[in-house]
Amino acid sequence: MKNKYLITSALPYVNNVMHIGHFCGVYLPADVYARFCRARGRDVLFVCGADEHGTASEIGALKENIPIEEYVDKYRILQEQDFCNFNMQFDFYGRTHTELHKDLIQNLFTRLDEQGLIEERTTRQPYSVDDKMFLADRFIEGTCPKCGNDKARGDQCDSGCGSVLEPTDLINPRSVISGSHNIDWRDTKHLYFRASAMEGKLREWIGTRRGWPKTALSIANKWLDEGLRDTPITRDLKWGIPVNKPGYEDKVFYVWFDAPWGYVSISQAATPNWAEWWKAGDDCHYTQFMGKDNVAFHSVFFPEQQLAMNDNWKTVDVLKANNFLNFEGGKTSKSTGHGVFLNDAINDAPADCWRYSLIASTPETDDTDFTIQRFADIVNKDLNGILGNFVSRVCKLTEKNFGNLCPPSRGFDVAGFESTLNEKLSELTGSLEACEFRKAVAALRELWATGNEFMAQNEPWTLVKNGDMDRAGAILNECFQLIDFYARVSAPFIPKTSEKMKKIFVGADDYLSSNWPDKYERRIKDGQEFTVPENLFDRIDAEKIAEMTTKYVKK
Ligand code: B3M
Ligand code: ZN
Repeated sequence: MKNKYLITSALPYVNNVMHIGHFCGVYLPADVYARFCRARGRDVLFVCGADEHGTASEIGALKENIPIEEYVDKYRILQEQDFCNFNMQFDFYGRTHTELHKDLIQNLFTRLDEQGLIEERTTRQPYSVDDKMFLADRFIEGTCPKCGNDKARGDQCDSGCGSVLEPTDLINPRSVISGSHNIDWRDTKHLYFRASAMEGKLREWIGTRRGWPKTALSIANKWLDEGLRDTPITRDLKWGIPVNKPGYEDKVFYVWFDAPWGYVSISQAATPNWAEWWKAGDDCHYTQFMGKDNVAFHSVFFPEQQLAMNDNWKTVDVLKANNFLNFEGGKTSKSTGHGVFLNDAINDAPADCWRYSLIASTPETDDTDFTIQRFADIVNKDLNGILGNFVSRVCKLTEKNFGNLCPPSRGFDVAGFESTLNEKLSELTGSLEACEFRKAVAALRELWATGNEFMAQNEPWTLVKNGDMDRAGAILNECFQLIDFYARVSAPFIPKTSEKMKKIFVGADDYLSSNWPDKYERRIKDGQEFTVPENLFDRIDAEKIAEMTTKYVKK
């Protein structure tokens, strides 16, 4: 059984605060999975960090008219703060504008070059006469030749069909800085990675991958079917990693050449033992989380380089790609203000309400529409109505009739209920192992619902009224066992609430470990002291829904 688990989420560009769609598809599922793996006793390295290079941040800095270094610092810190507010438990959150990263990339380049996999080519690149500069990547936009999207960028049609492009592919291109169509095509030298030489190895490698979602596999295969194109890895830009080759002093590496290696350099910054994950071969299991627009780079471009290095680099085992989470029938847009950004969301509801309602909406098979009404329904029904209500009724009823000590169980027979719990638990565990988050949430919800059904069937309040205190106490004892069980299995999804549930049992930390259960266990001792917690979740009422709708829906 493997014990090393490497988990990464795509490194976000630092050109914006994050919205719930991006969070839901790429970061939150990775955190749920990492927490689950740790609870199973695995040695997890979960890293992420800012993707600071590239034209996304350069254009942002130009728009805000501040130096690029200041700009990337600003957004990196804002994003980190958001992640912290949403209780993301990275082992390390790093960045790509570091010496360590630069050394890694320059060495990578040297090694590829030594193996004859780098080729110099003179290509025609768009030069904006009005802006007096070459227009690399996001500096140029035009119509995608494949799908007709008129916002395709110089390197990818990421808001359309996802195709990877070169600027020469764009129809009717324009400069993003000035909007000018006055584009001169000028010769410039660039270095190409000879991806075509890696085709055989890559095919073989993809053939051995298991457990990838359809979204990821179909994109990877489409790429392979089209044949691997040699890719330019340098740019006529100043912001980025300098190219360590004579004659290239005024160029930098393409952001997608350096960014995926950020997973490695960030791991190196995280721990001196980074090689225990990155060089461990089959002893380590590696899962990557990303949106579908990043699949081509992670299923083809990055592994090609890793394989080409011939240096035993750990390649991805499971590439978990999600579709997009839209909002109220449209795409989130910073410019119109349509959509929910994390820094605002946290003021409307606690992180756990967002975490749970978003993971329950993970766009695993298709793009999914998230709405304020959906958010409220999930919080009100599942969190407040099922889990919160159960915990509150059990604690209050017991306190009122038995004081603050868990009543004894007296050998009460609950066999039927136990096998149901174990069945649902194995569904939950299996779904989390497979990174199928919607199924996992469905199983978790059913586990919670078992508690309410148990209460409804046994009516401990009626038993109390009829003076059958022993039986009432035994039922409530079982309910406390469930609260402890729920705290354990809910922790990856709603970590703060799980902590609150755990704290119900006063001074019980020494015997209530948080590890992931293999089966339902009764761990709460007779006479265990407990406290009645504040309501775990508040309802989202109609007034709040209206307020949030006004604030976030800007179509
Ligand atoms: N920065 C794209 C994005 O933020 C890109 C991912 C890099 S992963 C190595 O969605
Ligand atoms: Zn397209």
